[in-house]
Amino acid sequence: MAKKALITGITGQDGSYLAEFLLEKGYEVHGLVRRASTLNRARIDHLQGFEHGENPRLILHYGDLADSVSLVKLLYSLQPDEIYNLAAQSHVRVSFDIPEYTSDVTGVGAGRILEAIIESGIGKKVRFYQASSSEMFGKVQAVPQTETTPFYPRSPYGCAKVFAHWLTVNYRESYNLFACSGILFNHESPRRGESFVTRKISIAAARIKKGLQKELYLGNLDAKRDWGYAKEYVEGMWLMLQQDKPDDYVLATNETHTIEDFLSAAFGHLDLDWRDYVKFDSRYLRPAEVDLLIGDYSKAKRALGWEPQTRMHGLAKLMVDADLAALR
Ligand code: NAP
Ligand code: F7E
Repeated sequence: MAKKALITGITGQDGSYLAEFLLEKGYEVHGLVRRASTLNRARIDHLQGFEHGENPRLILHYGDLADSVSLVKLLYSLQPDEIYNLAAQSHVRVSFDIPEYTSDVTGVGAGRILEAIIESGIGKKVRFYQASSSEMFGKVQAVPQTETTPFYPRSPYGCAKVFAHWLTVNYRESYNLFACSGILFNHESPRRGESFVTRKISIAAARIKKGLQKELYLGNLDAKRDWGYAKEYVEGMWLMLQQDKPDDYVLATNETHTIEDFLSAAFGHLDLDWRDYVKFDSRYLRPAEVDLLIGDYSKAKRALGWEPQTRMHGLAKLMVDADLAALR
């Protein structure tokens, strides 16, 4: 019988790649989706779930990480083999505007699923993945960052992820759950949300090349990030749940680049000089910034055989090419 996976956050960037990956592996994929006034399924439309009635192996369920009873009922009726908790209010800047909501969904939401696992009685068989983040390292205490680097979050989002991370460890130790945290560094793609900096840049570069936009307003260009390709990172999530024992792993590229470097790569790919178009807007600054992230993925390489293939320059090119193609 096909394995059953439940993905929270299936309509997001990672959820859509993971759903694709698991369907290709023969899984029956269930996704938790929020009700919205307009359908919000652009990233998974091509997989044709129940709205189209064409893919019986992709089934969507209305729910919300803020609603615990519905989570217990869903887990009890589904009895999934694997749960990937990818749902979150995932924007760091926005988490300063809505800290309570971010704490509730991104932090306590993970606890609601963990508790639903226990309450629904599926704790002995299910394998659980928590989407932890390099934002937990924040004001970094070591370079590069590994699974044992102490956390020092710099935003309500980072704090909420630390809470969810430690709850995952705690439920593993308290209830013997097969629960893993993937500490993932920034990963991007043509499906990245349009308000994250890489996608904002790739869309702007394509539109400027086509004469559809004249300027691009950004905040801090000096921050350094370790950027990988989302499509490759979802395989790492799956590999974590296929091991004999649950554990936590960093997924990263072990390279770091500034926002300026990404601008050069994206605009340079179209023979444009970003300095001619980029303007500063203080609204994009954050009350506290994460200045430098660079991840050491050697544990994932050793234990999972996972390694990133795409680095920053290749990523910038593939994102710009996709945004250019979408304009044609
Ligand atoms: P994303 O594109 O922002 O997707 C977030 C998903 O969560 C969406 O499907 C969203 O649904 C859903 N969601 C938000 N609030 C919810 C709620 N209250 N109940 C149920 N679903 C809710 O994020 P992503 O980039 O794919 O990232 C996936 C996960 O990895 C997130 O937890 C993120 O924090 C974490 N992470 C991301 C990165 C990265 O670089 N991308 C790095 C480390 C960790 P709607 O479509 O309805 O909004
Ligand atoms: O910002 C700077 C900004 O919003 C990157 C999330 O997926 O990765 C993501 O969080 C950097 C920051 O991603 C703009 O100040 C400059 O230094 O693309 P971002 P993030 O904050 O690193 C982590 C790993 C996650 O877990 C999160 O969920 O770029 N920056 N100007 C800007 N950022 C944005 N968004 N917009 C600007 O105009």
